[in-house]
Amino acid sequence: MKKILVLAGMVVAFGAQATVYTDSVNDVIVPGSPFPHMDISGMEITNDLSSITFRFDLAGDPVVTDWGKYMVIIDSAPGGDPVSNGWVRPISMASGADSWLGSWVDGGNGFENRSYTGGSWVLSGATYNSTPGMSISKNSSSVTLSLLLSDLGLGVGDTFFFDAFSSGGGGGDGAVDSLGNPNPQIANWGDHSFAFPQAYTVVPEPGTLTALGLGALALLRRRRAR
Ligand SMILES: [Ca+2]
Ligand SMILES: [Ca+2]
Repeated sequence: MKKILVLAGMVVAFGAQATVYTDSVNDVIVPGSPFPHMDISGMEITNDLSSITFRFDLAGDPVVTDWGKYMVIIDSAPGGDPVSNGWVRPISMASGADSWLGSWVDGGNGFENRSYTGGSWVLSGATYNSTPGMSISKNSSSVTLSLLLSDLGLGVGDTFFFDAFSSGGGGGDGAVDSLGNPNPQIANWGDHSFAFPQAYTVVPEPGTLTALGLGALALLRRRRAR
């Protein structure tokens, strides 16, 4: 019976399929701080077979205070941009950025997917262009971006590196907070900073793993019946 309970637990655990990353709070120190709506406390990433979702968890409320910008820099392939990003903010990913998700939560919310192709950044999709699979939502403590895996050149089993940032509305504003850096990322709004890369592996859809778990359970039951 104990073994069956363990297996049942594994089925439930596989069913969740969320990878959670945490960041410290109170690590935003740019002039005017505190800015809890820009203070990232963590990120949860989930995927199914066709799409991927990034949820920024925030210390403050991005509905009440809506001028923050929320961005993800992604290294998913060899090459890429080691010095800049899709919004030309003072942020670099030394290993080479291939994609840039840039979002805003005022003016009805929106986000862009920019890709580094042939030596320059191009707009690959945007919520304002109704790109299939792209959506953004927010609540009192989070901002959530979803898009198609194929729009990031990703498939099941692929591992990519990323960091998530918050920033202000000025075009020259840097990474006020970095998911991967538990310490203050920049001291002044326009300071340049580097990504602290985190890893995510695109998993098979939960249903597949649940089916595998149920198969193992059936096997165990058959063995015990002998
Ligand atoms: Ca933080
Ligand atoms: Ca941080």
